[in-house]
Amino acid sequence: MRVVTLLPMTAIPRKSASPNSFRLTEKFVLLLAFSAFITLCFGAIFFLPDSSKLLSGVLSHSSSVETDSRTGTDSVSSINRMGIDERKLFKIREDHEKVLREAIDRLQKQPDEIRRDITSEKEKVAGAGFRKRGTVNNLPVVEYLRPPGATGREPSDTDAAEKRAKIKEMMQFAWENYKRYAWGCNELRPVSKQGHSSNLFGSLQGATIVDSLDTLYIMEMYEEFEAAAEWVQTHLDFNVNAEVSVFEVNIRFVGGLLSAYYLSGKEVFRRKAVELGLKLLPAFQTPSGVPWALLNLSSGVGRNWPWASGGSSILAEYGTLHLEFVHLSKLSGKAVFAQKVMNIRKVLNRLDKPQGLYPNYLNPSSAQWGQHHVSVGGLGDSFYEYLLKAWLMSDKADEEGKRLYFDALQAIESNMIRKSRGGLTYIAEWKGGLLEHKMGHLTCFTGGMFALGADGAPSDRRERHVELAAEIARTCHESYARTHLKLGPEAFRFDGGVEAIATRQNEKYFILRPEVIETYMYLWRFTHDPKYRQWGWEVVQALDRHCKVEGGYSGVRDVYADHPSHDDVQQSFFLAETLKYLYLLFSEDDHLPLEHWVFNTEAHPLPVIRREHTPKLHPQQ
Ligand code: DMJ
Repeated sequence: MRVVTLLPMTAIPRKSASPNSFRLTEKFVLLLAFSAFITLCFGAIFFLPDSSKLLSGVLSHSSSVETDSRTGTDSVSSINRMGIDERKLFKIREDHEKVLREAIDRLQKQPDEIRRDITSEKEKVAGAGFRKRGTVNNLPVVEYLRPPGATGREPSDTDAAEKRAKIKEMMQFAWENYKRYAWGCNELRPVSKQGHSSNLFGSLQGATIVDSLDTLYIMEMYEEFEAAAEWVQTHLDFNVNAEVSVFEVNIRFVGGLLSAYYLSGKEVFRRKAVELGLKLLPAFQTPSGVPWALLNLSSGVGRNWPWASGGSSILAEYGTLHLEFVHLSKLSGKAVFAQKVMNIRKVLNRLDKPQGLYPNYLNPSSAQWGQHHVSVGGLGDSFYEYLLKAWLMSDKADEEGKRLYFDALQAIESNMIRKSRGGLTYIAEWKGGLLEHKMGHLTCFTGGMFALGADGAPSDRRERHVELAAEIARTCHESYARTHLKLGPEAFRFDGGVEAIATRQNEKYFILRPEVIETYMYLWRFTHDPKYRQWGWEVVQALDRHCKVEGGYSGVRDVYADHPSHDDVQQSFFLAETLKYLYLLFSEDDHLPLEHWVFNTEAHPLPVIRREHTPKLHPQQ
């Protein structure tokens, strides 16, 4: 807080000039002292805690006596009994005090905070109107131009074409079963053939439909796409009393709707995406502006996961909003979305990073790190992915995103990347300076990320990033190859004499995750080394053999077991990501070409925003 210091009178330098000029100064000082005294006296009348009584005593003695002589007086009745003059004075005093209190509060805040308060007040007003209506009617007119490569063609290689057709059949099977047994629910239970809902979406419905829209379109399943679009139009409802994960709703619902819009040009998707984006804004009402993990869509009340260190928000959650929110600003004309995610960067920029690393936990109230745990897998992963993709999606204009990405990677390389005795490169978990030699399935997406970013790396590190991408792909492939079912465990270790193997029972499951295939897809695109298609095909076969059940595809509990035990969940990301990346692995490179599209972390393609098309948004919009 800034304090204004007043010079004491004695500090006024005395002039030892002529007696005349001395007298003049003296007169001036006396005048000043006198006026200060008068001001103080008056001020005291207005601001002393008991000033109402003092005032009434001075100005209307009789009424004061009357008031005091009654029993049980409260402030309302005493105001009612005041004369007109008193009431006016009372009102003036109240207003003064209010303004003074607000001014003091304001002075105690940083300029950034003041700005945030103003924006949040504006949003409350705008949001209240929106919450009443529940729909967005005033979207600006946007000319829809289909980005290049939205649709594909038959692969020229017949083997690839056949394999791709097989993957499309898998999608048809997964989709048909969802439609038959769980239409409108979030996910399908393929063994018990019924709907499934995790706590990520509360009572929000239709995760599989929204998550699958773009896969249906990409695979040219247009009838199914139309049915899904119809459901979105008539049933997708955000006016529900649901506590949801902001991150999951953003990557699956907002991301899914945005992609569906960019691929098809259907206005309903743009409108729904913006509606949902507005619903998510109250999550940012924290002292730092770093959003809560959980938000009640109806009340706008947010909170963090109860298990998170010291009430913290999670790096991979608040750090994985950027791509979608930038597109929301573009499509709605409202700067607020982009401002929210840019503010997260500002908060992070102000913080010291241990060894240059980003801890997984950040308290949104104090804007301080929680536990110093660092991971490029669960809790951290897509934060790094979004730094890189923010730069790529901005047509390489977002230099800050690029710098943050390569700086973060430098710290990860120095502190967390290791090579096993058997020559497998892995990324360990960092806990307060100590390494846990474990790599999660989630961490396997980094092969693709290293490959995607290599071209922009500082010239002396480019080769290393290309190498790291291939080495991580190999390690993750080993984690699959060393299991009985040829599917990868949730986490694998490099200690106690094992390499790329899960040693704990609770790390042996496979829930149809996409990260390893995602990495194969990127490496295929950049190298055309046939082993990546071959490795992808191994996964297709294992999925068909061990995960396919009568009512869809299911995860398995233990990839080392002789026979699969099914977990009875067909995750929505299986349709959104796993099958989409497999399909693209066997497609031509000009289908969703990487120079025109970036995939959000749920594999929803978003077009690069060309510099010349970057909207100039007014900060108050
Ligand atoms: C997906 O929802 C996203 O890829 C997310 O970033 C992490 N995990 C799942 C799939 O494994």
